[in-house]
Amino acid sequence: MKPAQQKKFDKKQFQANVKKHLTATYATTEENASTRQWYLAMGQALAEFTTLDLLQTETDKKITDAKSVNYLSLEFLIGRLTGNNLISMGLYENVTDAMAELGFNLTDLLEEERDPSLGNGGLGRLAACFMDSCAAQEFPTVGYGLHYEYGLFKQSFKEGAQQEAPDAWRGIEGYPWELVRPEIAQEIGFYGHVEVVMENGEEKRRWVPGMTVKAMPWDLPIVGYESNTVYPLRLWECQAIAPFSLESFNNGDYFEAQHSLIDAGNITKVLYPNDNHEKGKTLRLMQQYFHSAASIRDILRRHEAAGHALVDLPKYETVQLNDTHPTIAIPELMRILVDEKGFGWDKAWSISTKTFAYTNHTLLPEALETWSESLIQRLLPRHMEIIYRINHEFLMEVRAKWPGDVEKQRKLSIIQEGFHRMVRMANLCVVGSYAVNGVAALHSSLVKKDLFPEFDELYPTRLHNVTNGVTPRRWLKFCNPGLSALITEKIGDQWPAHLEQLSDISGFADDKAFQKQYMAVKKENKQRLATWVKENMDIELDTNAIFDVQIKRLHEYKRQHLNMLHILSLYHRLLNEPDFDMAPRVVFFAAKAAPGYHLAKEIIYAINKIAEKINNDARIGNKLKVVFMPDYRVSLAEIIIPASDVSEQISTAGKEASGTGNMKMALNGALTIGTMDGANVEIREEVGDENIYIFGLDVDGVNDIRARGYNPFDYYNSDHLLKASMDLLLGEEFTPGEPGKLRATFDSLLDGGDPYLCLADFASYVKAHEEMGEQYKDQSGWAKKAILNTALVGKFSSDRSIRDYVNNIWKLEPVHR
Ligand code: 26W
Repeated sequence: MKPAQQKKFDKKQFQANVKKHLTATYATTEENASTRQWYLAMGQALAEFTTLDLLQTETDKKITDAKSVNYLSLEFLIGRLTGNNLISMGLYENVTDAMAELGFNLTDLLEEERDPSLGNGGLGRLAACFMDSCAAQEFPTVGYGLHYEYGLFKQSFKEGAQQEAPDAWRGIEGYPWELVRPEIAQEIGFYGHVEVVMENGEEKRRWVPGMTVKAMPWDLPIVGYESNTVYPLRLWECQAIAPFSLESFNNGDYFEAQHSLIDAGNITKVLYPNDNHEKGKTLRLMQQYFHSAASIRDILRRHEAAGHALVDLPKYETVQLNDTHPTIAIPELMRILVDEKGFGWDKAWSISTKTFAYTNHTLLPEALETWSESLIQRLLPRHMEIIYRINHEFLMEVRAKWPGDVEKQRKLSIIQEGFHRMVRMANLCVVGSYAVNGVAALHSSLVKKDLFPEFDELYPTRLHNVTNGVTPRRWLKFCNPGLSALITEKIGDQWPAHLEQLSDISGFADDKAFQKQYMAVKKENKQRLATWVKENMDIELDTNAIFDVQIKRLHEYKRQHLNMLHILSLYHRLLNEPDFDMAPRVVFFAAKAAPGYHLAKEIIYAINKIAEKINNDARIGNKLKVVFMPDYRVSLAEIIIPASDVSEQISTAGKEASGTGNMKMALNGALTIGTMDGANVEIREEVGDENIYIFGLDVDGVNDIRARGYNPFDYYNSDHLLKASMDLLLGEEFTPGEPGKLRATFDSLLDGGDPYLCLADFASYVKAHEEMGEQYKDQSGWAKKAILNTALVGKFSSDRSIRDYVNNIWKLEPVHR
């Protein structure tokens, strides 16, 4: 076990440094500086520690001579860095003390940091947890992403409806943790044409771009927990080089040249806010290529600077593709190897396919990326040729395996035939990678069985499972200091780096004194959340009530509207069943809807309207409250998760690849109400059936019911409680004077066919809630279950996920500094 390391910390010098930045960097004085300026100056003073470690790690021969993983992702939802970095550096207490002497409460200062929301949801947050775990375990890593000027939109509600505003996360002063690295900027081309040149009697193809932009890297330090290791998260910003390409202008390619004027500055302006829904926009493909090309070039630059030969690329570098968003990196590497570095096709292909690995995060058909052949042809003409060649060679393999089977060729082809020919990015990834993985056991089995069965036959060792995980540093130690202290008191302080040690806590699950302490911490966390809600939303909450939480992107498949139906059923019963006895509840939601996802926005509106009425209805006393917290983001999750009693994980079976919020809440002692979907299946395996509430159809049940012909009206007409609950949406109960305003959800559930089977699962969901509610009345029994959840989910540390990648896919060694 490595010794706990701590930075050398000279308090006086640190305080002087903070003051120096106040004047030298932020042009203010101690007397005039705002709290925000103090936070910024403190951030700068802290970043000085990590910058040095970052630069030293980068040039450390032990690292450049070892194999590294390059994590390519269009999204990194890192959340605030200051608090977390302080924990990793082991300086939290020192800095608390140093800032207190200057007259500041550290917690208040940390609140001044805006979240860098450079991701949409699960996939982006996973990338951030993975960076943390790679650094903590010292597996050489570079994260590659985009430096969006605007992150995910800020959400507010206007009379219940979602409003979006731009998120200028860096503020006017810039972000104290980022470091611009102009010396390693890259140039990236677009458009143009392919030329044929003769070289040593051989025909060579060369891409001549019609427009070129600059990729400027910004590094964020990823600080290894209690180590001196700091890896870069390198985010590329697009800058225009010239207003347009002189070459294409002089060639008379006037319109091509104009593209640059419109697009160059725009490429990294804003994160696309779609989650699990692909729209095929040109600018999005430009982002993807810009990201892939800059990252691949930087990887090759590092590889060559270390003195390694290109043929040895797979020995020193592996490239993990976070979903298909960076797929274009595959033809880009091939283009460089073949066109620029002079490799023959076969050799280049052998290098490339030993370098790339691909993670699939979703099975939803509308989220599987396809790009129009004509768009790629126009934007990246040489890459389209390379894709044809890859497909040609691949289809020969298919024909060899299944001679005469034209249907197989059609199904597996990288090019989808039809009026508009499309490039299937997932197929390109599977063909071009040495490993493909799903993100939870169930999901990976569906990837094998339903998504890529033929690929599994063709390449029987290629498909893997790596179950997701979350970093215990941010999601327990940092966000839940009360519980962390309690755990440390019982089992020592090594658990944040060895989460499996939490199982030792199960020995205390029956210990009445420990149960009391554990529940007291939960109560404090609930009070902290209740205070936030009072201050920001002016809703009064009872911390004795069950805090029932659903926090995630708004999507039909995640079924926030099933939760809403349950709320309506409780409201109906409170009003109509005189002796309906339920444990008081507060149902929390937090979720952003993609701005163009109409029904998702209707669901938010409906929940807000229902909340307004219920929260002010004196007839039900304080038995039920509904709180939709605006602007869900990492820093809000850090307040909600430690306060959760119940974790809602209620997706239609087979639709949620894994989920990671489910892991965070279980770790913080919430009991899951969930379907047999994603990682819920494995959470149940770990915590045991008696410590989780599983309901609803499983994957087989879903398939059966669809095969039989699902009709939501059958349920609506036969279940009185369901009908009464749904009918509340029809009149003006929640929208006085405006009847029918909540019809959209009602209609989608009946005339719309209820595509995600809410009605089929309703009765079983209600029953699970009743059981859970009964259990809550027995506080000691509840405490035992909550403690066992914390104790038994050590498997879901992202440290374990990363070790799985390292051992089964990447094959790297840690490098200790
Ligand atoms: C192109 C549009 C688009 C954008 C984002 C398509 C797909 C995505 C992501 C893959 C969606 C996503 O975040 N998926 C989530 O990934 C998490 C991490 O593996 C899983 O825990 C979630 O179950 C999965 O929904």
